[in-house]
Amino acid sequence: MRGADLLVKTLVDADVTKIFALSGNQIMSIFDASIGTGLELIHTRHEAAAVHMADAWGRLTDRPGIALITAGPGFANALSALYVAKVAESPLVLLSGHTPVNQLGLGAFQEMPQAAMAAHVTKASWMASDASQLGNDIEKALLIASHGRPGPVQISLPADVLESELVAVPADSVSDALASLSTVRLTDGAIGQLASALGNARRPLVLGGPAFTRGLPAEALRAFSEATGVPAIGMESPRGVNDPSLGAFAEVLVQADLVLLLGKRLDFMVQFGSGADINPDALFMHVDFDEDAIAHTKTRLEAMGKTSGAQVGDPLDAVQRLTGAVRSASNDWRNEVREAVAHRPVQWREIEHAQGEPLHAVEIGRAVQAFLDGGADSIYVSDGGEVGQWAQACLSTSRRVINGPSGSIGSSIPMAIGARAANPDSRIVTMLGDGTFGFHPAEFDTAVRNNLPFIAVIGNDSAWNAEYQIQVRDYGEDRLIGCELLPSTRYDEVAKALGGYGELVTEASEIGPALQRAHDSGLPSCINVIMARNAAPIIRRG
Ligand SMILES: Cc1ncc(C[n+]2csc(CCOP(=O)(O)OP(=O)(O)O)c2C)c(N)n1
Repeated sequence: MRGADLLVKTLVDADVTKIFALSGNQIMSIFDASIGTGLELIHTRHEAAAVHMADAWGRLTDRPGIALITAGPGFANALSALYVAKVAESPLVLLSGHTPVNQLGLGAFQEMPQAAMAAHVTKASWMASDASQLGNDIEKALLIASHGRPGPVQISLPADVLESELVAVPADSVSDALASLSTVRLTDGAIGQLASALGNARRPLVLGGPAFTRGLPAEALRAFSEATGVPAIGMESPRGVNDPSLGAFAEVLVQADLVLLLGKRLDFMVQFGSGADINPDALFMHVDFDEDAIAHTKTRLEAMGKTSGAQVGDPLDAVQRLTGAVRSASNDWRNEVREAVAHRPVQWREIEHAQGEPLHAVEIGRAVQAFLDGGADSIYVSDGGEVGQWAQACLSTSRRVINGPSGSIGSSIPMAIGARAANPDSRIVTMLGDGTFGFHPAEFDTAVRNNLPFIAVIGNDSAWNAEYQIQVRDYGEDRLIGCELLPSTRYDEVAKALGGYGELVTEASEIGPALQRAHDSGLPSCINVIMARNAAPIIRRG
């Protein structure tokens, strides 16, 4: 048995069924070892795409997605996608090939200090150095990725370690990793203090970090709010308090007199605790997994001359215990917050483009929502850019995947494929801009080869519109540069050429039927919708 065989066996024993991969010299032993094991290799066209797929898998299943890529340049291609996953708190394990140990430091082919490079964009990263420990390496990585604050873990796998024959397979032992992962539970006294602070506040608000927007943590936040009457929101948008899926949330945030952050850093998403949408007298409390996040909050609050209620502790455990411990006097405040979050301008219902003009984003959203509503457990995947913001304002499903706090564009096509791999029966629609389509169009080929259909709806405004809007706003209409794209590019034909289905749409009434035909085709599809350059929405009730 080779190191590579032990690695694959460990993955299979851990119920891993699919790996998102791209081949390369240093990892071919793992490809070889996977034959006949039932482990499916979904091989992609770009390393970042493989990581985005594993990211979507992780966010939708709460079990780490696995990506496997080659050393050096292949590994470096994945760094940006790791950053997306890290700040979205998504559990995944990236396995990358590496220079053989016996060539380290000799100027070997594709040698890079991979673990050090990945350290900035992962929860943990290391180089495996002993074939007989590869099983432990994998088990440790799976644990770290999903324990506490979820996140990506990277292991560099030297080719000679993978290829060496094992002398004896050691008994599994991950106890060291388990010990280092134990999370601190708040004391009963600390829970009591939080409960009384929440109970005494007139307008308390609980804000959860990205991991609290999905799965068990999201459920716990909902249950807490239901039981206590205290509003609780999970945050994951790069637009922070102006998250378009949170409607007019900024209008209620500014009224909050106590903000309890649960696994949510006091960062740009909450205006560092002192922006235009924060009540200057608001008290901040913070429970988080790691000392780093808490130390940052303490320093920040001190600089603002505020007392800090920040402490290390498991925020999920905290919200579960607070659920039975707090009771607010009335549900009025929570209902007001819910109403603000659900708010969308009534005028949006009436929006229709004028004859001869391109469609408005809201018209696309309306048709896509109707299509999503036609399936059970539909999932939408949103990219960034202006069209992504409109998608997030207009669409609602019980589960979604967005680019997240990174604000990175380009992930949505691979994420839709990862979502499909994890959810064979759901309708999966992604919305993205025409600029962003250019990042990973070749993944249509991956989706066709692996029979992983999804529908990409392009809001085609022939521009990098988000940046075009910045130019219009900050520099003036007479100083536009570098943001135009060709209006005639047939992205739908690109999808067709890669074996998928495609349609060009210019009328609102055509979107629904086009979505249905795309769905019926059973193929990865691209609906290329010509639309206006709508600036992203900022939703207010007034
Ligand atoms: C990886 C990455 N590159 C560049 C940007 C900057 N950026 C943000 S939105 C955007 C424009 C997106 O254009 P498009 O996909 O056409 O969507 P639109 O804004 O036109 O709706 C750009 C270039 C980014 N956020 N991430």
